[in-house]
Amino acid sequence: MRIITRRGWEIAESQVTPESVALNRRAVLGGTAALLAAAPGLVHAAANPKFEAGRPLTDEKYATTYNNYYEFDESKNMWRSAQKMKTSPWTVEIAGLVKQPRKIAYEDLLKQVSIEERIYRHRCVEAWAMTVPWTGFAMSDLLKIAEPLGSAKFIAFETAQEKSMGNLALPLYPWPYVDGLAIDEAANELAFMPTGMYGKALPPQNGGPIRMIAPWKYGFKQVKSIVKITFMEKRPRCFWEEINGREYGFWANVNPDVPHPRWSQARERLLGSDEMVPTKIYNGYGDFVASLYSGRKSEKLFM
Ligand SMILES: Nc1nc2c(c(=O)[nH]1)N[C@H]1C(S)=C(S)[C@@H](COP(=O)(O)O)O[C@H]1N2
Ligand SMILES: [Mo]
Repeated sequence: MRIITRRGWEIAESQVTPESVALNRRAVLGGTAALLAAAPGLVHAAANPKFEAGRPLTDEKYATTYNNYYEFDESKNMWRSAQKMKTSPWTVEIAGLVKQPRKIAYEDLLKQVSIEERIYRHRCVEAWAMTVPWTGFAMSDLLKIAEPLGSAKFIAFETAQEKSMGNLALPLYPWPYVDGLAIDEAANELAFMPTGMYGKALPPQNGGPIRMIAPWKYGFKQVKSIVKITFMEKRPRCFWEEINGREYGFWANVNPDVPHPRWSQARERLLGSDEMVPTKIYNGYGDFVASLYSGRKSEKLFM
């Protein structure tokens, strides 16, 4: 494991408020310290504290106590019940169209990747948003480890089914929670595998010990507490698509001009301040990801 810096979502310091710069620094330094503590001797370089978010970080207390995690509870206040979840030991299974299907212990996975810090905007399809400092590794690192076959065109991520998850007994939901990406989306430099946030280990309510993020897509695509990653030729069966495919499609890229059938997506509410701000296409990450869709114009890309 090593800590590296990334380009692209950096921002000139003059463009952010002094407050958010200070917050960002603290989060990044905290993360580095936590990593050093977790893996002494494995860290070769320090993380760069300058990352683009374009808006202040969400206060940790909101990001970790206002959550969507239906396995536990449909309530945004499910964080308490998630504290009982056992996130160690943890194993991630690599399955399907790969050179060698296998199970990897979480610790062994971490030894094979480069841990870094990224601050991403998160946009839930319900029109709330947050800005979070994550630690984790590029999804492209995962692809290198998995060694998918040429026939693999999609990846499915599957959430654990753990005994502390009270809602698994509700047959009305198509458990397990699965969602996925096309393989070129997964290889995009923005696709990320968080293992921490705010300089600490990823708490269970936010998808600890490991989740995935494609920040240009609505939040329901960001699968939590991953136990299985399957490479496949066809699109995976996705949890929300199965519940209501008209409202929650496979691509689900953020777009303010494509309303949800029941509400507008033009604006979003920032957790904490409750300020309403305009939503941007691809959640503001279009420069990095729009080209992924140039050959997919006939698809329903935005819902
Ligand atoms: N397993 C699982 N993953 C999930 C969900 C869920 O209910 N179960 N909710 C999704 C939705 S709708 C959102 S907005 C984000 C919320 O992430 P957060 O709680 O860390 O803010 O998680 C996504 N991942
Ligand atoms: Mo969401």
